[in-house]
Amino acid sequence: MSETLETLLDENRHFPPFDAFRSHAHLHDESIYATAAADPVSFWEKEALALDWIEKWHTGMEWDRPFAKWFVGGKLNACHNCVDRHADGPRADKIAIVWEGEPGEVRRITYRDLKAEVSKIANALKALGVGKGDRVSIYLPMVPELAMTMLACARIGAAHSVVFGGFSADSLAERTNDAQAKVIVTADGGYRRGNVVPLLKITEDALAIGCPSVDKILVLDRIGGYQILGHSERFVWWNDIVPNQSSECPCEPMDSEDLLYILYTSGSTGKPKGIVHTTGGYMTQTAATTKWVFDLNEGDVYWCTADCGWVTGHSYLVYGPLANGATVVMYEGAPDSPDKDRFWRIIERHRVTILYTAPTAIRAFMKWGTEYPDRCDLSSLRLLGSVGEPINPEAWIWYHETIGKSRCPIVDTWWQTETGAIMISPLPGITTTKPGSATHPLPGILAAIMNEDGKEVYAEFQNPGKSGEAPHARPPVGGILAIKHPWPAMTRGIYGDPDRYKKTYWTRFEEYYFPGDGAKVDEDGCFWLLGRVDDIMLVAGHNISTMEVESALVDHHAVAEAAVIGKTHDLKGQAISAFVILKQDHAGEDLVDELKAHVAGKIGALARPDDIFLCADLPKTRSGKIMRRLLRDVAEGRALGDTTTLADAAVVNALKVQYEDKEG
Ligand code: 6R9
Repeated sequence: MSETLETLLDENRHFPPFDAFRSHAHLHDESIYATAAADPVSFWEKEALALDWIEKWHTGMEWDRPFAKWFVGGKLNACHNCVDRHADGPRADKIAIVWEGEPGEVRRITYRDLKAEVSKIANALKALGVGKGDRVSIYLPMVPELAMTMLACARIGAAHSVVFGGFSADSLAERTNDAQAKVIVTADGGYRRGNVVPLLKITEDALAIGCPSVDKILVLDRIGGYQILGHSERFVWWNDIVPNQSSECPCEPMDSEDLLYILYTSGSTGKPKGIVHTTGGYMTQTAATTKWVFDLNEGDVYWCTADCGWVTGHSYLVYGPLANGATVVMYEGAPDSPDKDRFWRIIERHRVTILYTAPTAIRAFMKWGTEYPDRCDLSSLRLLGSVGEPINPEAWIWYHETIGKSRCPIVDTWWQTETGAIMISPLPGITTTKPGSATHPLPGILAAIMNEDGKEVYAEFQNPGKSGEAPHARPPVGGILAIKHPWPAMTRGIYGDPDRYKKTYWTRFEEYYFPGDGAKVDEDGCFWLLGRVDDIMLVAGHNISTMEVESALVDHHAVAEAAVIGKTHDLKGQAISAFVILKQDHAGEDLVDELKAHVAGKIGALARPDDIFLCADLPKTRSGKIMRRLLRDVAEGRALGDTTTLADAAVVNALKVQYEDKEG
């Protein structure tokens, strides 16, 4: 077995920072990287001063591997930092949230109104028996009340656990029970692609499965379902309790290490992990990175398209931008409702300046064609972001040219639910970007590439003060990504399961955090994220990343999207098998041989797929990540593994039938 990951695909295009950013960006001096690396704790302590603290911390960081504490002894409140300090200051009349419902309504909420609304919800939660240290499950559509309820929990010191509105009754019950939530906040329904998602009905099903910790269910009226239901006293209608509350509610002083929220993320097997985030470190890093990476300024209209059910919606729709006093756009529905231009209409209507979205969305837009963005005025945009998966170079270029009109920097941000905040990303005033590379660990983040024996083979900065280290390989090098130094927003563990936390993230390497992603570093020291290590293929003794073969396929003009897996093969160990979606105007064309040749031409004969299966859809998680594990099941004729995290289980079932038909 080869030691490190092959680095096959060469991408030589590069984009130096635009002058407008080089001179005006919050961060424009490269020396910040070295300063931060020399003393990461002091560096982050300075950043923490950007928040309002009730009491200052006495110790920057305590590290009892794998458990970190940041800003120890400090006291603050996350809601105060996101709401009150703006509402009670010069931003009182600034719009905090511009919201569009899928059916078309628009609401504009100022910081002053946000404070009043959040306080009322906080008082209502208190009236329902929620206090400091309790947990609340939030199962709401993407309406402003979702963000407000998160903030209301933070205000009174209760931890929220947001459950994505697309999850089933089983998932809601499992997460509610694991967190021992006292209250569930839900709605009668939510809109998605013109349909109603019956959230209340699903909540009732969850309760029927059994949620013994739940005392009350607070139900928001979103679809006018108020009258149809006669419920027991456990159910409290939003309109019966929230509007009558006082709009004054003090912010609870919280310890820096008090629980802010739990967010469940699916492991590849077994029950979901309740990722724990605490207050001081999380707020510091989300606030700082929002400002740096998106170069957020007072006049920006910032739109992160993620759902609050996903960590991106926590860190970069709610906590990070609101801590900075930003105007954020929030949208309830699907990107193709009522038409495939919905995103571009929203940008045009609200003069959005910063757009943060996911590669899966970008590839869907590419598939639909340029006519949709071309009909809208996108001239307000000044910066574009990407998160969730590696962005294929062709998708990057399309995003850059078609959406950014070649004048907006792209920040490809690598991070995880567990990291809490962005870890690897360009800085728009400093970094020369390359399509497909997340470029460099942010200041204060020390990342490394490890080989399969768990030895460090590359790091931008050597361990300060450690002598006798083996010299690093010269890039390009490939291997497994690791994080060397604790960072403020890192998870404090898996709720109720410290052993699983240690086992999952802290046993693969001796001293470093193991995120589970493959990565390579090129000659210029740029990091390329190559997908989950479980997805990496071993073909005739070569480690080949699925991402590189997928990018070579997407590079072909007819291909909209591709997913690549290693399929068990008698001789080679694994053979490359690709599932490909063609662009709309190429649907039905027989391009299999041409695509195989294209990959061989781009990467080398080594990476030529053995088979290519043309399909209409790919199995994805609810946050848009391709589930290659299920494609392996399909290709190898096995029963499908766990499908509960899929956005649409019908997709993979249909794929299995088609695949088996084709194979005979
Ligand atoms: C924020 C988020 C984390 C996993 C992560 C990696 C993949 C996210 C990426 C990326 C390449 C990027 N990932 N951003 N891979 N480039 N810019 O997505 O959190 O849902 O926990 O997923 O997503 O594989 O390990 P989460």
